[in-house]
Amino acid sequence: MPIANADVAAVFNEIADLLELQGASIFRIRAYRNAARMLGDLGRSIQAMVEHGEDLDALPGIGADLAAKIVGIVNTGSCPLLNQLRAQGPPGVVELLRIPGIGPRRARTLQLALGIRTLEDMQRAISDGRLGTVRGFGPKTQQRIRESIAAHQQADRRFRLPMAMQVAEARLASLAAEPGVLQAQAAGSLRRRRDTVGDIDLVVAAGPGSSVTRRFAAAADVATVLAKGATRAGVVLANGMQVDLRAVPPESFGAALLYFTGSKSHNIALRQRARNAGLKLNEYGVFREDRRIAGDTEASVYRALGLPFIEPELREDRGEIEAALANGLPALVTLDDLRGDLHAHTRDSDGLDTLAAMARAARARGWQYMAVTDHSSRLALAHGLDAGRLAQQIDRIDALNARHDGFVVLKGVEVDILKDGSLDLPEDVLRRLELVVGAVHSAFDLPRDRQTDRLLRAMDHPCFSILAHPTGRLIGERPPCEIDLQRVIRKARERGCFLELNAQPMRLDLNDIACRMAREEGVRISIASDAHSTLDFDHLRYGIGQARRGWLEPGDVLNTRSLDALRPLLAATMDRVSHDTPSPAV
Ligand code: DGT
Ligand code: CA
Ligand code: CA
Repeated sequence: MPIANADVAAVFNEIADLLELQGASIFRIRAYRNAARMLGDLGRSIQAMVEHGEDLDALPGIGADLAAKIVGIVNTGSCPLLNQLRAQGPPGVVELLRIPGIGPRRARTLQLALGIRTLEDMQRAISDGRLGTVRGFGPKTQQRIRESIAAHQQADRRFRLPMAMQVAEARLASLAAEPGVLQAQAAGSLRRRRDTVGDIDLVVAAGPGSSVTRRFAAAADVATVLAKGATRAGVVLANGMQVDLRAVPPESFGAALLYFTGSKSHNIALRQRARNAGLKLNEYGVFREDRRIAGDTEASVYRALGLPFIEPELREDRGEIEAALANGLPALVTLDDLRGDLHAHTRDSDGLDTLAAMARAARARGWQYMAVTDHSSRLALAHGLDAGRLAQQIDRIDALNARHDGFVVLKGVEVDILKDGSLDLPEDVLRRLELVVGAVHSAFDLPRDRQTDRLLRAMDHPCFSILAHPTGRLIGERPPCEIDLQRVIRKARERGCFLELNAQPMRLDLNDIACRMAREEGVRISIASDAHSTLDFDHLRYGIGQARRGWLEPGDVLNTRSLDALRPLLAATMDRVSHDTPSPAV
């Protein structure tokens, strides 16, 4: 039985939920949640690691106990601790905890007051008005709950990028090893790097008589075969993902890859352009009369239509064809353009690795710098830093920087933006830092005006550098906050501060469209890993995908700057006259 990383992560998350309901220690709860998050984002198959007898203790946050549990889950498909907790716990209530704003105490209240145990119970209680009779569940909260239940149901049908990429890469490796297969590539929304993927589309170039599609449909972990023929197969895997495969002759590979990469609206625009030129475009090539004039590569197809190659991330019919014709396509940012990372956590708050280990891993990526931005004390669950612990961390960073040369740890913090827009640390403390990353971690459901004003006020703080994960969305779990993004972007421009594209695959916040708005206003974006372990720097590839979808070029990105170019930009954000002191007369 194949066990995906997500399956093991789901077990750990449920254990954490049940422990939380029982009021267990937050350290124990956190250990399971951190392990689940690490597994969800791990770029390798945990099952393969177990099967090869690899040392799981080496993974961040995994000690002997969790390692043994992972081995057990992979080998038996179940976990005794989970079964035990399920037997002890109130059935069903765990589902309710997935709704933002519903913690164990409120879940218990709802169960006692209204007998609500499942999301369906909750939906019913909202629609027949019973939920409104419980204190603390006013119309706005109810609306919020309705939306997040809808987001959950949506999430069941779409997958986040790490899982989709892992499945696609495994499939492509085995397809490439099939006899007769000359090329194999992922297409669809995955190749366009959309933030979620409905199904995986794969395209192969195969010689005549190849049985690649039939063999693909017969693989061991296929749960359901939806379609099977000589040129195509569609399957649902045991892990719930649908994968479509098309096989075409090599002379059509580029045309098929282009067609199945989409998007549909990009394809339609291309076909229209072909027709206007008296040509025909389909998944087998570009044809004049019945003669094929292009199709073996994507570039040949674009060339036949009088266009330069258009990067997959741009193919959304959002002006890319017009830009291509005007010779105005952006030269998109790549992972290699990054010179450092401006948002990372250590063990001092809720990270899993030490400051030294994080710095070593960042340096090993060839970067010049990494900012340490642990949480401020408001975030108690994350063991946030107060002024005293922050001062100690600053001393340790100074000591570390005195040892290394060629790599610099920048002193920062991820400070909570409180409900009224003030920051969770005093100004004199923030002034000791090189950058202040501000973030919302509470009161996500303020009305649009108040939420926007909250952010604008925070950005007006004289020490504000970067607004982290500006909308607060968690893909499939929490919708974005209601904010006027245009006003936030304009404020950033006016104040000379920056916005973040948080690269955690469950966040990808700012998203593509917002990045493009920021670019158009000339506001620079920090593409940030928000790493909670050394492995999390890998998140950046998802962030880069989203940035490219947002048309960002290296110059639009803050952390493509060399340290020498970056420092004055950050210093300028920290160098403002405080509102608390009167401005000097001019
Ligand atoms: P997804 O799977 O919902 O995340 O999104 P896609 O873009 O991967 O969509 P999918 O899997 O339905 O189809 C893959 C590509 O195939 C799509 O991006 C464009 C192409 N395609 C599918 N159906 C049509 C169609 O009816 N017309 C055209 N022109 N292209 C299509
Ligand atoms: Ca697809
Ligand atoms: Ca598909």
